[in-house]
Amino acid sequence: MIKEAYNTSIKNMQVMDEDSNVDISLIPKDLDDKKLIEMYKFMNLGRAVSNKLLALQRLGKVATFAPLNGEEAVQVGSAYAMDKNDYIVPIYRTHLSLIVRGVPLKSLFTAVKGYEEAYSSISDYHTTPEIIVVGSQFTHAAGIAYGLKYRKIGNAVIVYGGDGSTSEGDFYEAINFAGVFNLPVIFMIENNEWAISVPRSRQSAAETLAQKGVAAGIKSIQVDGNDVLAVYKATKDALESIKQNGKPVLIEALTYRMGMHTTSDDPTKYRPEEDVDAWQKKDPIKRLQRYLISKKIWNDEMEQSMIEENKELVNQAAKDIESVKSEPEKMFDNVYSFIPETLQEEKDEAVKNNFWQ
Ligand SMILES: Cc1ncc(C[n+]2csc(CCOP(=O)(O)OP(=O)(O)O)c2C)c(N)n1
Ligand SMILES: [Mg+2]
Repeated sequence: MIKEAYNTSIKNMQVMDEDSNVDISLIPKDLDDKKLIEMYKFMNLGRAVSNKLLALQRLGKVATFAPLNGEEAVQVGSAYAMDKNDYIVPIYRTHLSLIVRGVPLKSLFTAVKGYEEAYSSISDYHTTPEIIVVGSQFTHAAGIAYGLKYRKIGNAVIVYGGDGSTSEGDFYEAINFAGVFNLPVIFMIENNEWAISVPRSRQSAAETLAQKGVAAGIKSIQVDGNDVLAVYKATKDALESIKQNGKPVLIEALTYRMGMHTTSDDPTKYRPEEDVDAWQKKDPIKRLQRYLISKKIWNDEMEQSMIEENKELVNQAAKDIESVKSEPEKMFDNVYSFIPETLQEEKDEAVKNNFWQ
């Protein structure tokens, strides 16, 4: 006898289509006009920050940097849906999730300048530093979620990772652990089609990345990642589901990396310009802008003053970091909540011998 052992399907959610038509039945009830405008402003600030840091890098004023252009909806929609006491575990590209959480632009810019001490107060914002070791963030997030559960703190964690990161062992270990121990964590997979020069098709032969969660017993969904309303709703739904049953959720957000992987990369060497042009038409910021205008809650005047405001903010952050001096000894201070004896010895020796000169 052969019978079905398991059967599932992955749903794909879109609330606002590419022409900004909205499925009213899916709009979260709490998303009022004020919140919609705030999300729109965050998305624009994120792009302004990304463009500014790219310009600063080209001037040699900051170090290598990963632009977020095109991925504003994933980062704003999800971070905006989280409670201030929930934890955000970012990667090197999710600058905007940190901005939404309130991390000062000066800290972010200092980090991109290459000074680790930028992150010394990051835990005040219930976030971790932007991690570069691909995949490691998932296990950190599962650990934080375990801690929250162990201490009976009713908050959740959201961790970001790209399509490429879902091929790492750490990813499978983290989703497995979170599934087995029913941990309050949202795995937000920012599928932007590329992992440096490796296309999504080379990461997995599976039709969706969301289905990887199913194998770990995790509720999984795919959303249009350029639709900020869909990302917001999926994240709110995930939080509600975690509140109900304490189990993790995986969200695969379909988006596109409009720029280079980092400032050290030249994507024209490996991807066709037509693809970029096609995604340009799905721009997440334009999509929300059209919707706000159609609702008559946004106009040219507001757009102009927002652009000016953002210009001032990013220029100020660029100015702020000019005087920031590196204090390398601080790298020892933020590894643990207190410095263990052996690390203190290493620090003393490094300071005494001026290792970084
Ligand atoms: C463990 C590890 N392996 C390789 C790298 C080099 N690396 C940095 S980013 C990256 C691609 C990651 O792609 P993806 O997860 O899709 O995220 P994206 O950069 O597209 O946001 C690689 C291979 C790294 N930082 N860490
Ligand atoms: Mg990617």
